[in-house]
Amino acid sequence: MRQAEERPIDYVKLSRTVAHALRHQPALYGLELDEEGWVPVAALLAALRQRHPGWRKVRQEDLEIMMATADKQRYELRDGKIRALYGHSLPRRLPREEAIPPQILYHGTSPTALPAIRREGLRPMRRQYVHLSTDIATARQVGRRRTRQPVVLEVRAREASEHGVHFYRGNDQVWLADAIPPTFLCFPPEQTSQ
Ligand code: HQG
Repeated sequence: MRQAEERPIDYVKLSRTVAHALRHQPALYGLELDEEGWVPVAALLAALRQRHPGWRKVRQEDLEIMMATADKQRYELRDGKIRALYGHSLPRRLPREEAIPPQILYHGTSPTALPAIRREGLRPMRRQYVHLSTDIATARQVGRRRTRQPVVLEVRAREASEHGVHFYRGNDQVWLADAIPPTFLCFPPEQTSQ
């Protein structure tokens, strides 16, 4: 036990748990998100301290290090509260301000999802929104979570927004959107040629 306490905190693991709490299952951690998705940092820390022997002394500073050293900007910390910027699967949507997206955004996915995406377009599936990336490299990285050979779709985001699809900002690299019909998607050539 002592050893576990002395071990440095694994910030990636910590972030995964924080994401689970703030995006998906707050009740499991005794937390309740407010209308805008925030929880008091103190409440989150109390839940984390009980969760893992290595986190018994976890402090706000650790959350700050977790955020500063992460590969992505996943959380926002302000006035003693913290929330996830995107990724939520909770049934109640957080209020977000609509925004005009760039001309093109990207979506990285697995080849096995392509037939369905061709038919139905991009759907939020288990999350509140479809998640899109501002650049190809980020989209590829998103797709690589599911497959070694991800497919990156080009999304004509501005055009979709002009046709009534709602877009919202997640962070600097991530945009959120409602379902996107296939007509606004550009599939890679090898997938579209006969
Ligand atoms: C696919 C991570 C069948 C979609 C990432 C994706 C992201 C369809 C999967 C964020 C479909 C949903 C979200 C359709 C979409 N038929 N499959 N009609 N429409 N799909 O995890 O975008 O690291 O919910 O292509 O980096 O992969 O956790 O969404 O493969 O930003 O911070 O259904 O989560 O961020 O999967 O990832 P997900 P996502 P973090």
